[in-house]
Amino acid sequence: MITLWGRRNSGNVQKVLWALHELDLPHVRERVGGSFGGNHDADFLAMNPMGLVPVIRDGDVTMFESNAIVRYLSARYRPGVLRPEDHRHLAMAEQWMDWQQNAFGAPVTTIFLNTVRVTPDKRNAAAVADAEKRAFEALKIADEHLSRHDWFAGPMFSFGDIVMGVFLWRYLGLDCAKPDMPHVAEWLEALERREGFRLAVMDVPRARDLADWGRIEHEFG
Ligand SMILES: N[C@@H](CCC(=O)N[C@@H](CS)C(=O)NCC(=O)O)C(=O)O
Repeated sequence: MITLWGRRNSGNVQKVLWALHELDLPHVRERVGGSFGGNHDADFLAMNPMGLVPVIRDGDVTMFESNAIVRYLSARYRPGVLRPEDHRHLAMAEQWMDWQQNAFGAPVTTIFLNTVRVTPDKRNAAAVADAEKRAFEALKIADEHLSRHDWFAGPMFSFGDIVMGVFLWRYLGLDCAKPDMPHVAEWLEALERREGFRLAVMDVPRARDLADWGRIEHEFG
């Protein structure tokens, strides 16, 4: 049985929960991180010296880094379901997977941490303005790709859609200017038809401020 350490309102944990659902993998989850704490205990740090969630244990494998976890699960279980078997589609899925972390996830996290996770007096306005610009430009690139393809890997749903879907959902809940992105919107409608997306992502409300975030964490754990 796979064990996942993390809290449900973490986007990076949501990626793993969604992948586990798509791969139909039974698992148990330990609530760790945020107000649940535990992520700086010695036994947790032995699994992830960064003190961050998610972490998984699958038999003799213990690992951290959400995108790597999703890749690992997709390669080990039901290959072809989330990890394309055609090399061209695999290449696209892998490319957008890394792009999610760097080009899109990073600015979304900066906006989120500065606007939702701190009180207004602690916000770094310059960092937020820069991140808003970067996220805006990144989504124009994603929209262009999705104008030519149904999914990030091309013709099939893949792990690339999971990691992008989680962060797009988070971005949509943030109060900032967003580009016109009709193809991203169409792709999101397709995601919304997937049970894994609804259970792992949509069912956990998006926090708009610090008080909201704490409440959601406690209600949805
Ligand atoms: N690059 C890492 C980032 C992990 C990360 O930043 N996790 C956050 C939650 S999204 C965390 O553990 N924050 C501390 C906490 O929850 O206490 C990944 O993708 O897994």
